[in-house]
Amino acid sequence: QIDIFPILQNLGIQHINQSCSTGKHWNSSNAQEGTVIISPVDGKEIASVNFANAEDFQNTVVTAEAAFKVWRTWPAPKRGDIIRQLGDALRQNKEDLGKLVSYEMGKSLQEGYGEVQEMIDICDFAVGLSRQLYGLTMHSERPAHRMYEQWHPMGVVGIISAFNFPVAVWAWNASLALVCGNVCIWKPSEKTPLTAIACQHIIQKVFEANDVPEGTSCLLIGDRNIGELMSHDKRIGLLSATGSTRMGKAVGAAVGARLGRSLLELGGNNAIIISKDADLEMSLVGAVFGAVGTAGQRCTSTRRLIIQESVYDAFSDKLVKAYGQLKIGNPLDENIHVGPLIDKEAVKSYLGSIEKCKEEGGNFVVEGGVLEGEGYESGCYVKPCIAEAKNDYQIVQHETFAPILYLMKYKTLDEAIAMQNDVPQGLSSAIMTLNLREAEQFLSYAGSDCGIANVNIGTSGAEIGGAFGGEKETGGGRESGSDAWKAYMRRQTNTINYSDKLPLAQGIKFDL
Ligand code: UN1
Repeated sequence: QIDIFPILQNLGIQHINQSCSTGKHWNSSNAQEGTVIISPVDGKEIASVNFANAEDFQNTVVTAEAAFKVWRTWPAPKRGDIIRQLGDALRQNKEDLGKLVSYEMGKSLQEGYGEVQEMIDICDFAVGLSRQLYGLTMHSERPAHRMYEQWHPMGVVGIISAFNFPVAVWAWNASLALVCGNVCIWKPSEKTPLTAIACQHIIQKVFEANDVPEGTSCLLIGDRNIGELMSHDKRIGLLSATGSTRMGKAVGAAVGARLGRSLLELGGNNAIIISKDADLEMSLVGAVFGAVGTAGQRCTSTRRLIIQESVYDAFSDKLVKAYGQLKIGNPLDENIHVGPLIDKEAVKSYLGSIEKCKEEGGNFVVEGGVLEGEGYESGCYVKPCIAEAKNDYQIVQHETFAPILYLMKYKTLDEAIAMQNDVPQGLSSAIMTLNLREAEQFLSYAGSDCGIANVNIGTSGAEIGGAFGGEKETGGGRESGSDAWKAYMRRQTNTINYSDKLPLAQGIKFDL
């Protein structure tokens, strides 16, 4: 059991009904609309929030634009120092914020802490980056000319995040966007606004202590109406959106229609190939954690296992046994493996997918179902299940955000790679093999078509140091590490002539 109220208080959440913030300033808007936040852990009401309206949105953008004019003049390493302080503040608040993530969203406490750790890690990364926003220099074809490129901030960056990583995805985007000199407007999922309000308080304290201009980090609590306003508004130069493919298509189309920039991080349909040369014990841990961790609600969750026929029976036996050991229950209890789904709507979609899979011929070797009785009062706890299925079933081609794992058999690696790639999504993928040839083929141009391809590691649990994202219906965006920062900046090519002549490029003659 958890007493959430002291935690909310520690995190500075006193004005829950307030729906938007430009920093110090909070506004509750006079909107009648709002929502009650119910914990999927115990079904109890935590709080209610209001939704920001169009006027709140307008005011927020105006304040953000004004902040940008100041924030962009701060040297990048100084901005980095502010993000260093944000990382420190997150370290101090890790326990409370991790617990609130776990209680509001339903992921295990370990994963709640892990999520806050990802935020801390990306802050550290962004601090280093603040001294490395490198551009290249080029040799000009003209005498006494110099060419180089530099990177400038975009302006106002919009961040739309999903319930499953309610705070880390904001941090991935905001920490990079801010060191790059942008200001941010964040619309968290309406299913998890409290953790977002907590983050806004944490960053605001740091900003206030450093006189960061009002409007540098803004928060709008709202539903898809706010998302639509953000998508259509040309003052939001970059819109980073994480969520369903359906949402991403709408955002991408609206932002594309105004030729704005979007960074899309959408659904996955991630598979692990289990080769006959796999270490089966290790594969088991990777597969089970990938499939049931976060109750199957990561975009990197393992949804399909493509198993070589000679180890198929042995491996599926192991899986069935392992599923028998899973402890499902209150995610705040550290002995629990699987917590609840986010809400009853998600439970419906889980049940619907199981039905569809059965209709298409799926054979369940571990049955699913909704748990009832003591400890399961919220109605959001479901049994992780496993079905033997075919890759071309409609339901297998579709991402269901729930712990449903599909098993399929293969003979040759070519066939396995073709199956792994034959889905609309392209986020994460993995092969379990001790065979170097297989591993390299999987990683080659003829291998996995995903943004993430792992060897002897499952599909989920990516580190922040790499660029995170995927291809096809996953949206093509890259966030987090490597050079993902470039998405948050505009590139400018500069040529400087320090001669006393004006030679033209390509040798063109133009004499007056
Ligand atoms: C997501 O599910 O939205 O790789 C992101 C992982 C995490 C991030 C997942 N680091 O599972």
